Amino acid sequence: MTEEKSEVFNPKQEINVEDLSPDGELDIKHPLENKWALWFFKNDRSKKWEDNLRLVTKFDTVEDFWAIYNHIQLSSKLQAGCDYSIFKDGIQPMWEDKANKNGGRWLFQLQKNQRYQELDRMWLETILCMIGESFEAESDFVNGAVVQIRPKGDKIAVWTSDCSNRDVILKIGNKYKERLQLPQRITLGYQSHQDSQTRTGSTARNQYSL
Ligand code: MGP
Repeated sequence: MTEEKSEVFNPKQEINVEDLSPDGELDIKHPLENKWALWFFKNDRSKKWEDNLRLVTKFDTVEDFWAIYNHIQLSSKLQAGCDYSIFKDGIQPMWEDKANKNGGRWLFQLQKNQRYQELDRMWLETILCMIGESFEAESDFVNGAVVQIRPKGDKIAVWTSDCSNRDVILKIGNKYKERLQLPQRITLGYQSHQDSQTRTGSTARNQYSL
């Protein structure tokens, strides 16, 4: 592998024609900095919350990510009560995981009528920020992200590992807000998972707001 190929690949970068074989297949796959797992949650109230969570697949190259992304339903097409989560391999998308236990999330909620205009773009941008390591030095504190389809307004959140590190949290939040191009009327709020567990999620206190 050349030095250039081992650099973190920008998933939006155009494909280099030199990487194509004569029949147009990509000869090499571009490695991501981390391996990621895609999870799916479907709300079945007769089961415990964690029993509704399913590991779908894992990926660690740009090409495998796009193959999966293009194969699965868009978030906007999922039923109410469903979630997609993408987390670093080895971290389960739940408060109880040791990597999440002391963490929190940058969360925003879309208005009901934004499902078809904004949700898919914002969820894709969220994924690309993570797998493209756009949070730079703070990327190590990013555990994963969740999109939640809800009748009261869909939600997207980036989960981070340490809710006490103000500097890191704010750097991640500011970068995230800039990349999303969030409309002014939508607040990006940071809540500790501890707080989300003790109050109902929607009323959890924002430790920081942007
Ligand atoms: P939710 O699915 O995150 O949000 O949490 P929803 O459905 O919009 O509801 P609201 O409370 O935010 O208005 C719903 C419920 O799912 C929580 O109250 C918990 O009972 C359960 N739940 C959610 N999460 C993320 C977890 C988790 O990580 N672990 C466990 N054990 N339960 C969870």
